[in-house]
Amino acid sequence: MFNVDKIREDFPILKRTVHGKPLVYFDNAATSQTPQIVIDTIVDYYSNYNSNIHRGVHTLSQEATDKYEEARIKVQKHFNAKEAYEIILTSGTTHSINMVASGFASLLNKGDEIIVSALEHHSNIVPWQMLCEKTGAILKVIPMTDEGSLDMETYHKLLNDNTKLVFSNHVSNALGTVNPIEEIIEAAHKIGAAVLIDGAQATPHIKPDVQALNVDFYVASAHKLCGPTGVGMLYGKQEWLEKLPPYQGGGEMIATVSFEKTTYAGLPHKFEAGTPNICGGIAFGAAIDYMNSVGFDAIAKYENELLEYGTSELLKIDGLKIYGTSAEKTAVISFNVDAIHPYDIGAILDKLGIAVRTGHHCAQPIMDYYKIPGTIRASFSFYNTKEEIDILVEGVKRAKMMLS
Ligand code: C6P
Repeated sequence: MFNVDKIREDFPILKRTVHGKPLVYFDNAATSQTPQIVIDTIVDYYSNYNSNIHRGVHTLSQEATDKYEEARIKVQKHFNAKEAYEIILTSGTTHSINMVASGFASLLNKGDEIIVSALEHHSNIVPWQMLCEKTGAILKVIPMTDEGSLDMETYHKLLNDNTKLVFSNHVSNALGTVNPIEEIIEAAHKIGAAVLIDGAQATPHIKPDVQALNVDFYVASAHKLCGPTGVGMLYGKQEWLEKLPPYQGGGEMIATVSFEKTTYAGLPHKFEAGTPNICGGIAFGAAIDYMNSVGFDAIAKYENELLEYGTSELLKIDGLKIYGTSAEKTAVISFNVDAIHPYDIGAILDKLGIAVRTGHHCAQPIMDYYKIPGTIRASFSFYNTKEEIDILVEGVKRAKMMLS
């Protein structure tokens, strides 16, 4: 039995009020809330062993280094990477994607083709456009369908001998669609293209196995899975990480430096120039432990109940339209009511203590496809409840009445 009341006790923020009303936090796809155990890890770091890592002989530095490297191993085990040095700790998904895009600038030639999906977050569009400008490579797009899925027939037709890279998110942030990444990866590999999967929205709900997926790169942010902001990961197969040049130059990423020549450190340090987010990395490890203690099977089952309940209750509201109706979805409901601007509904919901995101969700091409300025996005987590969904439904009804 999934004990949501007990789980809610782990999250101090869920006890607060907003505008005098109990907080209903449905903006989990933007960032998740932080359990006490992760907060305690952060406090412990700054209270007891705050220090720079990989540098000092002193005790604090060694303690911090050990904890940071333990966190890398937690990330490795969680994603089932073969080696800990295949995990690069970054500042988040955006940083990880830019690292790969920048590395490929030296590997691509004019006329090479890159494929992205139509369901991408801007983080997985703009770096590839910049890469195309630099190299003369051509960007191709897997189109989307009305229910917010990828048109896989067209994807297979887009693949050809010039295709060098394919990028897709695992789960769409704007619609919640779970993409068929196994099929995407297998088909790309058949023609020798590398694949990067953006797992920013999948990792709060699904435990990916990068070896079983046989994916070349997988990226995610800690703050979407109960960790802090400003830290994330890039998994890269060893062969690819060795092929790519370093992203930034600086301390930590070198083996030797002289004015004549610098040689680079081995993996993962080659990609980790400068002092990293040490506390964030350690807290990322604590967040992964926490999520696993709840259990991803239990999370998926419970969140799916919330999705089904939320979908059926919201659809009872006259004039409410849901965008993203694919059979495979995480607990994200993107919707509009009549022609009311999503921002206006979002502002009224806020007054009722309900946090949702409104707008294009950094996925403008999806909004262009539907010819809408944006949506209201309610994204659920395992610490939300059906009672909170009832409050949302009543709030939307009230907003509709006030704005019609
Ligand atoms: N999406 C949302 O509200 P960063 O900001 O680097 O941690 O993650 C960027 C990112 C990349 N890919 C996907 C699929 C994402 O959803 C996000 C972040 C948030 O949808 C904030 S814009």
